[in-house]
Amino acid sequence: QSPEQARLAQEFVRFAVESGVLRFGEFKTKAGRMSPYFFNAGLFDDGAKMGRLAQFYAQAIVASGIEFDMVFGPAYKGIPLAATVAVELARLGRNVPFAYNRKEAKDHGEGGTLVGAPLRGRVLIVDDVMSAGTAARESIALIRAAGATPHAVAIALDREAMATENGQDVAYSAVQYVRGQLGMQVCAIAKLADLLLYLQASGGDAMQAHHGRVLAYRQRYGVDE
Ligand code: OMP
Repeated sequence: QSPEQARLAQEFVRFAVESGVLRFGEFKTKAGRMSPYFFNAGLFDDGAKMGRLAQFYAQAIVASGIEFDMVFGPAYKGIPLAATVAVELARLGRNVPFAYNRKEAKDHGEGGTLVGAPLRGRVLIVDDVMSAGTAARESIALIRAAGATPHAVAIALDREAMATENGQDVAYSAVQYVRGQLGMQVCAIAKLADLLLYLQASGGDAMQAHHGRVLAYRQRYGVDE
């Protein structure tokens, strides 16, 4: 992580906490675990927040040095992400095509399940959180079927937690699987480690209590970087 990436990550965590997108409490994850924090990207729900979110993605993508030819946003949450991140990338001098999918094929009009630019070249998937990697796997299959290359994934938060297989915890995270087994590059605006740093640096008893609980969660479900 470069100093620029570390700074972006801290700013992003602050933004997510202040926007109420990153919350503390008791939450059940998709894998059925109880988590002391939850990141709900659907709560970036006004123009200003969405704009800032897209800026964070675009800056993190550029800072990662990942090369790509186009952006793909998986339905549903990836759709506004792909559109707004493409706008911000263009502002940073990287104008690339973007596309997204429908969950149900349309049998009239333009037809098909893909909307936007044709899938071609090295595709960067933009998604919110990768937990078990189910959504990523679906996008990868779709991109391959269209004859393009699933090249990289950009997410907002890497929870750095063990993935599950048939309900069992495994020693690696979905992000590590996508990197190691699928050979794709992954860029996250922030990771669990950045959240822990943020909580540690924030004064106040509440933040320290959150820090303790998130740390305990990492000890139970976390993976080594
Ligand atoms: P996968 O598609 O299995 O990788 O899981 C992604 C999903 O994790 C998201 O679509 C959410 O339903 C969920 N999720 C979050 O969005 N934020 C979190 O902090 C934790 C989860 C989760 O359930 O693990």
